Amino acid sequence: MPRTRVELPEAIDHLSILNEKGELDRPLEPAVPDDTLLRLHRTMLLARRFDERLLSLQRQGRIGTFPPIAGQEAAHLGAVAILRPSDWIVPAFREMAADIWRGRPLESIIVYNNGFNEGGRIPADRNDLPISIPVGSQILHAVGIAWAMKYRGRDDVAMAFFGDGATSQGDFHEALNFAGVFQVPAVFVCQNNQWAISIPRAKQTRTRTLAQKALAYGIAGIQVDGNDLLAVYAAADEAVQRARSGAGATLIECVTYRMAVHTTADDPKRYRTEAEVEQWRGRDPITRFQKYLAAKGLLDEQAIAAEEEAVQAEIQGAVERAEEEMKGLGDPLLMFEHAYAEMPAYLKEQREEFIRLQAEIGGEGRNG
Ligand SMILES: Cc1ncc(C[n+]2csc(CCOP(=O)(O)OP(=O)(O)O)c2C)c(N)n1
Ligand SMILES: [Mg+2]
Repeated sequence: MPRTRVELPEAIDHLSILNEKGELDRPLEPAVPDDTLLRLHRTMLLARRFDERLLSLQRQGRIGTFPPIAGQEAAHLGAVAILRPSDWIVPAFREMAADIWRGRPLESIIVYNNGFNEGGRIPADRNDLPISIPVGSQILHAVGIAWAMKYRGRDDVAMAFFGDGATSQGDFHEALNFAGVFQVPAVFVCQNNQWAISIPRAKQTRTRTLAQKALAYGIAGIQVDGNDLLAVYAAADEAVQRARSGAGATLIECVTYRMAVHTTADDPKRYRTEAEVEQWRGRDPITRFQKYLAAKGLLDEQAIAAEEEAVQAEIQGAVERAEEEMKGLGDPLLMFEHAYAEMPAYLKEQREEFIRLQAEIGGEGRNG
């Protein structure tokens, strides 16, 4: 009865195809049609500029709190780009470029971030779940969907997104364990952006990678440079093929960085240095992808300038449409409804006070 070594499949790959200088590892380059490459570029640029505009709208009091995505465009867009419309995406709250790719109109994002349910409504023919604010809870939903796909004999997959912080939630572990045991067609995309509000990645887990958590659940795991769209795309392609073919789930850790605030209610200067942010600025996913497209002869400075102009026009149109739409939306009195079958006295009182206030300000402040 000696003590022997149990051999485990311990290795975790790290995948990088296009580095921060724009240099390409040609044998690893995924075959992506030129028009798809240009659409990916357009979506990243649109998402980046829209993110900036949303921040400015928030600072002007024209939308509520929102979580910027700057720096993480490739980490989620690269993964979602491999999906078919019939596949499911199950987002957290920092996947705006993926939402746009799947067809979400920009104005709905503005309407949502003003607190109107109408902005969160997903058309019945789109297999996308709404944004999930309770950290990690959506990973279980994705596993449930993936299990349903398998049960029904379909070859659609469910792709869940979450952050590094979510890997400390029980939901993450339950989800991965279920996925391993039942071999469901799920792809777990962790956007490891180094921070969970003010908690750094080093305090989230003692392990060297997040990807290796997959090994404990008997599923595949890979770590990729999350600012390299090609690496994310290639890893997602592999994972989706694995899921569709019945070979089970994959955890993809996309190593990236949250360049901006956690949400507009946060001040990162209180917990991280400017030098750290500066270091990541040089690894921007968009500029390196532009270098790649330029080297392929698909994009030059003039074309980039034209794209910049086109996305700004698209954003401006969306802001105008959203602000017009919101004039006709939302009776604020609805916030008092639907929490209780019978409204408690204190809520009735607040409702009355609100009505009095509304009368005083003559309807001003609505939607503002
Ligand atoms: C269950 C739960 N606990 C706490 C919060 C508050 N909260 C919102 S985001 C966040 C950090 C999430 O970090 P991470 O998973 O790394 O995602 P990121 O914000 O970096 O995209 C926390 C603690 C929450 N929304 N849900
Ligand atoms: Mg995080």
